[in-house]
Amino acid sequence: MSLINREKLNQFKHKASDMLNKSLDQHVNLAVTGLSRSGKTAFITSIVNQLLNEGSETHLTFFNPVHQGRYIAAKRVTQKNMHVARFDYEQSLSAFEQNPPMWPEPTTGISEIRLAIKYQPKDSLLKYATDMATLTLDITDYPGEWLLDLPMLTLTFEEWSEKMVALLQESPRKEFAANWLEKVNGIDPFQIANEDEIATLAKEYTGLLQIFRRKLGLSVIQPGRFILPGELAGAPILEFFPFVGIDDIDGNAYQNADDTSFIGTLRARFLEYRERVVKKFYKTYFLKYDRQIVLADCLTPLNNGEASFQDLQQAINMIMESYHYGQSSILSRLFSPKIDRLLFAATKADHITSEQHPNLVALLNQLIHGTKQKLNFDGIEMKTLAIASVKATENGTTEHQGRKMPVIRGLSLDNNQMVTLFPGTVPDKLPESSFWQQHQFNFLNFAPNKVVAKHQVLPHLRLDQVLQFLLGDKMS
Ligand SMILES: Nc1nc2c(ncn2[C@@H]2O[C@H](COP(=O)(O)OP(=O)(O)OP(=O)(O)O)[C@@H](O)[C@H]2O)c(=O)[nH]1
Ligand SMILES: [Mg+2]
Repeated sequence: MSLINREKLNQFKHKASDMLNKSLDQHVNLAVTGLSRSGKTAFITSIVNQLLNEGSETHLTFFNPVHQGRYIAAKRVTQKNMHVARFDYEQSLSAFEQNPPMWPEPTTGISEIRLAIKYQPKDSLLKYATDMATLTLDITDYPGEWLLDLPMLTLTFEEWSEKMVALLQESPRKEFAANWLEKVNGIDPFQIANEDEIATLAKEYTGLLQIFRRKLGLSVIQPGRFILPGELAGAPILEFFPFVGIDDIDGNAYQNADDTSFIGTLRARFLEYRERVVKKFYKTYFLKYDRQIVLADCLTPLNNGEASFQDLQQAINMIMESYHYGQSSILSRLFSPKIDRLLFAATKADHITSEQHPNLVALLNQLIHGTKQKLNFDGIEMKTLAIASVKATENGTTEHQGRKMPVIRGLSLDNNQMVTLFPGTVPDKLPESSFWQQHQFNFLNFAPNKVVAKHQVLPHLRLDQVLQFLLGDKMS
């Protein structure tokens, strides 16, 4: 080919590539969620770390663009939504560089990070026009607790109060809630509302929710925003609570109670919360997501026991509602979300020996199976995986009574000693009550490995499969 022709062809390729880049879908909004401590920050830090440093010993064998040698490079670019906090990648990564290395700090609200990923297209139309395409990836981290509020949209204040009070009256919540329940029960619903009294009772209710989450390891927290208020911390819209004994109130008097009465104030704030907080989150953020990964720490609730595990199951059911787009769903009646791929990942799989991983996936499948059958997930492709975003243990075997036993080995966060242990068997289906009497789990907290070199990648389990499911088709 003559020089001139070659130049012309290159110019044509450039132009065509520009046009195609504009017309083809080269942008993915990936949302990462999960209840507090489920591993969101560690996950995003590791994914970004793998994508930025691909080539320096990342293990991304199952991610096709890498496996097929078409992955070129990724870099961070300025995010588009200036009003959303930046996901602080450098700070999270620097935790692993400390001496001794640490886990990143807990986070509270929503944050974002944007990457531009360059790759060579293989199958898509793009390959005829360009040798190199760019996928813009926005990753958003938001608390799973915010999804727990979705069911509130279909409930009246009376219905919500009844549900929440019933929950507070059951063990293990009731041991902590008894005093509060008694206090609210003694209030005349039609007395003139006292702002300070309402603020104090709301604070105490929030305190109970914190205890349920942090001390009892429970997952059903409503309103979820109360424990992770983000920018709403201290705002009066978060000052309400379920009213005790609402079914004993005269229906007419309740309907006629105005906003100056105690019950009227609670009801008005509940309605305002539904509109301005719950609906607003779905409209402002949720509708924009294309792909979603929900992280679930199933191991800590297994470790905590039956009540904690059952609560996780109920919370997963509540979270699943957000992806149920059938005609009768709350979401499709209100908005039209567009998520087309949903990945459920059981995190911290490095806490168990590798032959237990299939059980962990089976258990997670069972946890979401019930809802999957009841609800309609038309148009959403789903997958479940057991992952470790930042692998902190090694696998090995040991001799026990003449038999080989699988073990894990890592540095315990509790006493800073190297430990070798078999943490226990993970049930492959939802455990029956009798199971809890016989089984003991021993899931310790492990310290992460130290990152020493600048481009050192974080060790992980199956993040390549995560990337393939969430991005593979967009980079074909
Ligand atoms: N061994 C191991 N531990 C992990 C892993 N990912 C997270 N953890 C542990 O789980 C804790 C919580 O992880 P984060 O990534 O901070 O979880 P989060 O969902 O962002 O938590 P919040 O910001 O509080 O909502 C960490 O401090 C670690 O102790 C993992 O891949 N392996
Ligand atoms: Mg976090």
